[in-house]
Amino acid sequence: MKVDIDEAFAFARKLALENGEIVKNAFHKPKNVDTKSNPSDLVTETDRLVEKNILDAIRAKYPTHKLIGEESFVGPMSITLTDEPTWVIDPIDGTSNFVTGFPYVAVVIGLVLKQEPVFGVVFNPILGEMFTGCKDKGSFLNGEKIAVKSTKDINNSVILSGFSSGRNYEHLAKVRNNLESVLMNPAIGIRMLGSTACAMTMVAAGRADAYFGARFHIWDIAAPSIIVTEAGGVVSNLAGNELNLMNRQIISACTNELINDIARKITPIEIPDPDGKLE
Ligand code: 2AM
Ligand code: CA
Ligand code: CA
Ligand code: CA
Repeated sequence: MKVDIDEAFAFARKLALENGEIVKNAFHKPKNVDTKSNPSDLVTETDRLVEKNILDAIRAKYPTHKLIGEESFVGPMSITLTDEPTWVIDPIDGTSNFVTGFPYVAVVIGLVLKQEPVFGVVFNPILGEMFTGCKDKGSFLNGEKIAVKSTKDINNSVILSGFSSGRNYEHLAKVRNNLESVLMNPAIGIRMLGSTACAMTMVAAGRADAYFGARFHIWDIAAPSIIVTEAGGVVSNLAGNELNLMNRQIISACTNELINDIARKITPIEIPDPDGKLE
């Protein structure tokens, strides 16, 4: 199936801008908050509205394409990624930020072809920052080209991390151990923004050196990973090997050396059911 990438990319940017406006308007108002898998796994009417808007628009324009959106998956539903053109959407990445008013939230739209992201759009409407990246065409912030830093070792780095809201204590113990082994290095800054997509775009734009974490889903990492790689950065799994979008884990960094340095210090987190149970 042939896809006009430039046209689809422009369409994605338009959808992100329009729906970012909805997120921005709602950000400053009282919210209707529901919980999903656990008390800190939040969803609002804005998450649902924005996802519906975006999926409806894509369905109308590209009726044969596959769609994967966070809020369309509830309970123990499997997520399947095929080789078909697949749009991967997170209507609000950083829902807990959205609810509390911390300004790191993003509308995230990516297109995946043959299991590889071809473009990604991450729009933070609160900060007015639109990050975009398209295969072989570079990455941009509000239309200006961006590039990663050249940091090679952890000791000169600002590292971002994050973890899902799932209260799985076995998982959290591993997260703690990994954070500890990164923290044990001098001259390091660690930050957690509460949005995987926002954090990865910080690496793409040269504002931070690396991001790592586990238990995410394809909608958290597909679009941001092409923005990082097109800005000259690298993405991998937690072992420092090739990223699989379905494996729920990522390191993204400005250089290969830094990926390897981080991978050496942390222990990969096995996720027993990578695409099945949503927790
Ligand atoms: P969300 O805001 O779209 O849910 C926080 O470190 C990051 O983890 C965010 O990108 C957040 O995405 C994601 N996240 C939060 N809760 C999650 C959960 N239960 N499962 C997977 N990812 C989650
Ligand atoms: Ca969520
Ligand atoms: Ca998300
Ligand atoms: Ca979300």
